[in-house]
Amino acid sequence: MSKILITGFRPFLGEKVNPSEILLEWLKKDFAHLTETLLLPVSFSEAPQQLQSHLQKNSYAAILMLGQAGGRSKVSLERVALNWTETEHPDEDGFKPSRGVIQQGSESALFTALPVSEWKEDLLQKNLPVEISLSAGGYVCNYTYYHTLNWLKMHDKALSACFIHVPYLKQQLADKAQTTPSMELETMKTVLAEILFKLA
Ligand code: PCA
Repeated sequence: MSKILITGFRPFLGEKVNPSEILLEWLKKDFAHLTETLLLPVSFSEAPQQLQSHLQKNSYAAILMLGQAGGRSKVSLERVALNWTETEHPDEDGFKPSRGVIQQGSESALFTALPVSEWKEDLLQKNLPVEISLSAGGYVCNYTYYHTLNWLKMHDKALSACFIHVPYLKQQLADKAQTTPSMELETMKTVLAEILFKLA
């Protein structure tokens, strides 16, 4: 049986950790039978590239892409990847792309084919803090999401990908406003485990 590929990102913009990287460590330990993990650099040039070369070599049942969305209070199931980049922040290579389309001539938006509405309903019934989001932002996560959905489409792949953004962990709040939302790692793990069971 093909595994589910789960990607995460390294810490970025001065953070000491990225909850998505911590989640990958946990998946490697507890879900190795179901998942394969891939840690990506927060790099516009490298992240989509590394993911695509992985997809060329292996086949997977689905792809879940994890990343941190500081300031959000719920786990965000990203329905859509926009063909647009707009950010004030350089990536880890020091590169800041100019505002504009990601892929000239490609669709303005690409949607996940995974059933995020069903997931949301089911997870809310279980009292888990999730939401559907219609923007994965203007930075490396949306950029990698768009490239991945576009690559899958170009290569006629039946599998789909979904980006899932998670909030800060409490340990990341020391240098931030007290009102900044955060989430327990255990809650993130529960949400992810539920989604994995649905995909398995
Ligand atoms: N979040 C960033 C990039 C890496 C990450 O975890 C984003 O939302 O674009």
